[in-house]
Amino acid sequence: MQAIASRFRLQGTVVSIEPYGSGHINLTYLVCTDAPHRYILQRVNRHIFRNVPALMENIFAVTTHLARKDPDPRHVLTLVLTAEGAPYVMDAEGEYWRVYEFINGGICLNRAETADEFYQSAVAFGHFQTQLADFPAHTLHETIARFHDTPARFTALHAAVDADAAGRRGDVAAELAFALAREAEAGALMALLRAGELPLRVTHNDTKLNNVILDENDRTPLCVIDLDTVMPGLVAHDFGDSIRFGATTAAEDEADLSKVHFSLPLYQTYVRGFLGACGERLTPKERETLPLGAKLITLENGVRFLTDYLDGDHYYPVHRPEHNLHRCRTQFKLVSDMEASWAAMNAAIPR
Ligand code: ADP
Ligand code: GN1
Ligand code: MG
Repeated sequence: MQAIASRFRLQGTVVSIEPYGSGHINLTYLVCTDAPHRYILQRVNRHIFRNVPALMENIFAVTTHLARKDPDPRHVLTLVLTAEGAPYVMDAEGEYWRVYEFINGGICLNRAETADEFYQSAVAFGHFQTQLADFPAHTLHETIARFHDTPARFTALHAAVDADAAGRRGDVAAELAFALAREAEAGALMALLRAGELPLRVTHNDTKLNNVILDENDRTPLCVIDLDTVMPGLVAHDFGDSIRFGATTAAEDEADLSKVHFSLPLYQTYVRGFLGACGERLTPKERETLPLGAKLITLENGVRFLTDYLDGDHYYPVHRPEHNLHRCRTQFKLVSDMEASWAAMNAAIPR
């Protein structure tokens, strides 16, 4: 790994490379040099992102655009180039590596400790949406096809049930029944998109709380990170993914469902922060469908975790045999809580 790191234009000599962060997809390392200077080194998951050069082109273009809007180096990811001027290297095994400047004085949270932290993450993602409003969307590559096409995620679930590759179908009758009872409504946002009632915008598509860096002192937003899935998409999905991960009383993989509750106050807090930062750009239909985005993206994530459980845990890393099933259950619990809070979720969106 030292050899990989040294192919990038780093300040100083590498003194340590340690695993870092808690993302599910890429392998992330913190690199320290004697300059002293810190970097993030990542091996991009090429099994999930099938065209890494195209993905890196997206990130290069998006970060360049963002840096033009706000040149503060702590407010945008900065790619470090190789000696030859490339934004990534490919190693002998065909793995792709990239390096970012480390954002100093920041913190990435897996859970908001205070409502204000969640509010600040909403401001960050809303502001991100605004900053990319004039980015030429047609120049972006689709890094994962049909990423938030919820009906397509159900199709994959059906295939996983039929194949039953890990012999786990018998364990998931209740979860499967829960998902299938909602399959008919799962396509509602995609139908509005097809009908021209919702616009495609440049969206982040993975707006978890731990994909934003807050200032470690005052917890104001520094930088939106994890740009691998920046693609044309629906604002409702960006809003919704933040809600499913953050407007809850428990972690995504909490095994004890009695601890998992949708938090209406945190939802209302996020609405304020997000709409305050990008609300005036949204169409009435976009605003109206934000609650649906929250419910459907939560359902979609539950379906994805269930599919991976049935497949034998090939997509998400697991630390226990039922890890993906536990994740699926938290998502479905949140979906039922949202259904119970449906009127209040809608009432919280200003018209
Ligand atoms: P994944 O796709 O696996 O989630 P991320 O790009 O989100 O990968 O990175 C994983 C973690 O690494 C983040 O949650 C964050 O803690 C940390 N991280 C990533 N980039 C930076 C950066 N430029 N500066 C500081 N920390 C970073
Ligand atoms: C993955 O990369 P990370 O950990 O931020 C996944 C998201 C899921 C999320 C669930 C490319 O996000 O779609 O919602 O896990 N990213 C990809 O925690 O599949
Ligand atoms: Mg991440």
